[in-house]
Amino acid sequence: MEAAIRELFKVFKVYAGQEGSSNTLSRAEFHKLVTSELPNLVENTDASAIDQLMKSLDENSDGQLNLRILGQKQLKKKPRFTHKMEDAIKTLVMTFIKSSKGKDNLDSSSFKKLVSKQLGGIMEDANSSSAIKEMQKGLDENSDGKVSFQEYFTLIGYVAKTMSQKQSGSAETAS
Ligand SMILES: [Ca+2]
Ligand SMILES: [Ca+2]
Repeated sequence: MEAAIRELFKVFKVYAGQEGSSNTLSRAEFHKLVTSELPNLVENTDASAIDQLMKSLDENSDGQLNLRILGQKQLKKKPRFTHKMEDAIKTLVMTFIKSSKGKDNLDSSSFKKLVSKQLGGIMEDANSSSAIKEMQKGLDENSDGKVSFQEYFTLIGYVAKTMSQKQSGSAETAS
C-alpha cells in the first residue's frame, strides 16, 4: 500500500506541478493526466467528456482538483489496468474494499486495523489507539463515526504529503 501511495502521488505531482498550485490540477493539467495516465479508468476521454467529469468532481467549483478526486471516481469499477497510476489507485481501492468487507464505510475497528497494518512504515502513531482515534475523528467530515471512501482518500492525500515532505527534507540534509 505504501508503494501505491508513493506512485500515485509521484504521478499526481508531475501533472499538478505544470502550472499554478502544485497541489491541485487545473483544467489543462487534468486533461493531460486523464488522457495519458487514466485511459482505462475514464471511459470517455474526449475533451467535452473530461470537462464534464471535472465539473462533477470539483466540489467547491474553483476550477481546481486535488488528489482525492482520483480515488472517488474509481470505486466499484473493475477494469483491466495497464498504467502505473491506475494500478496504484486499484491497490488503494482494493485495500479499502478488503478492510470494509465490501461496505461503503470503515467502522472504527476496521479503520484501526487498516492503519496499523498498512501504514505502520509511514506513520509513527500507527500503533497508538488514541492517535488512530484522533485521526479518524479528523477525517470524519460528516461525523457519522465511520470513514467513507472519500474520507479514506483524504487520508491517502495526507500520507502522500507527509511522505513527500520527508523525502524533500532528507534530500536537503543530504546536500
Ligand atoms: Ca497545478
Ligand atoms: Ca464519515
